[in-house]
Amino acid sequence: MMRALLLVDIQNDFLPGGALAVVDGDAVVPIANALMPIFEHVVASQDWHPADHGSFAVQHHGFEPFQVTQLDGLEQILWPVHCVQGKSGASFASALEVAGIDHVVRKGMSPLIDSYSAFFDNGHRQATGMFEHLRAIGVDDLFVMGLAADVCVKYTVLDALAAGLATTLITDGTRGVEMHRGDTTAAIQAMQAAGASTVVSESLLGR
Ligand code: VGL
Ligand code: ZN
Repeated sequence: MMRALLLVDIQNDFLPGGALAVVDGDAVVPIANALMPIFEHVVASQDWHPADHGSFAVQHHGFEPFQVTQLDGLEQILWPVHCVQGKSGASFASALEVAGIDHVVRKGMSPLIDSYSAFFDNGHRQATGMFEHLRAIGVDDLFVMGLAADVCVKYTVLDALAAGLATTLITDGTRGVEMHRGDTTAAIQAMQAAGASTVVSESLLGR
């Protein structure tokens, strides 16, 4: 089988101090750096919103971050402004060894729809090109890690499984937003129930 490592949204705004900080989110960076050299292929996604993206609470009069509304017919959690195209919050974590990444897809560019998965927007209306890339390089065995476990990592893993890829979540390589306590555990259970395997990075590194 041909393996690839997929790094989901390891960006400044999801690290401690960022606009949509994930507790302990920076802990995934050294794990990504250690794993990259042992994979044949390393790909990454980057949340990449226009400044007026419809997932931002400030775009909705009377709403606060983490409230829920509708966006173009889909239920939408409203977020703080984050990962704005070209801003430092949207950059990959500064400690991430980006030279090890072979291919990046950006997502969340259309103002009227959010895109949690690295493969499709939330309505499965448009693909990001990541499947086409993985198919072109012959990947059938995908290892996923990054941020956030209960949002973008979860939907990335579910889409990969639905497309027939053998998919493994690297459990110590992810952390959750935890809007509600237990969201991360529930997300990992949902990924496993859909067919995901789980592994800890140490076992991949042979330690
Ligand atoms: C993400 C919320 C909004 C993520 C992206 O990368 O998990 N979460 N946009
Ligand atoms: Zn986003």
